[in-house]
Amino acid sequence: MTGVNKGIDKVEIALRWDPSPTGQPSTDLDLVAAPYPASDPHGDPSYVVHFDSRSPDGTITLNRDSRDGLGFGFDEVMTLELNRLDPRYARVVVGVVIQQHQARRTFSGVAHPGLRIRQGYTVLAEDDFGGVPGATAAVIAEFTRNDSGAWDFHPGVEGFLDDPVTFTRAMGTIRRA
Ligand SMILES: [Ca+2]
Repeated sequence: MTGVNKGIDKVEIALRWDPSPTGQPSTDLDLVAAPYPASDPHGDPSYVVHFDSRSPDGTITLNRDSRDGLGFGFDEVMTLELNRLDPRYARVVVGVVIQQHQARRTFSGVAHPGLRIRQGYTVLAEDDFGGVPGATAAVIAEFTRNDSGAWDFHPGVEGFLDDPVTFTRAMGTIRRA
């Protein structure tokens, strides 16, 4: 995935994976998103949105979540209404975390993971996490507000190898190649 998409206003981020084989600990992936302030876009996130933490203004919504990957189609879906996001935010980073509470697991141990990012029906990015087999979490999208106030989308999957508990705090500092 390369290239920057400009003029993004509302995007859907969808994640799918298959359940663990019978008898093995369940596989739980989580979508997380965090806005960063214009005053310090690479510092600490202003807040973090995930399955049990909503965005205070409703601009980032987790529409669907799953703890096991059961069911058809996409298991977790998040909507970002960047056009409604307060001007004090200039950057949004989105990541995926593999929960480690039942077993240590990296993307190589997740069955058929898949990612799709769309604006309307236009697919902006797709990925199968094949480039980050040893990662426990990954940054999957970055959105930045440009000088004219419009949002740009920077695609690319960047793996995170440490304890995913620290991922949401650190994901804003993961630099792209
Ligand atoms: Ca989940």
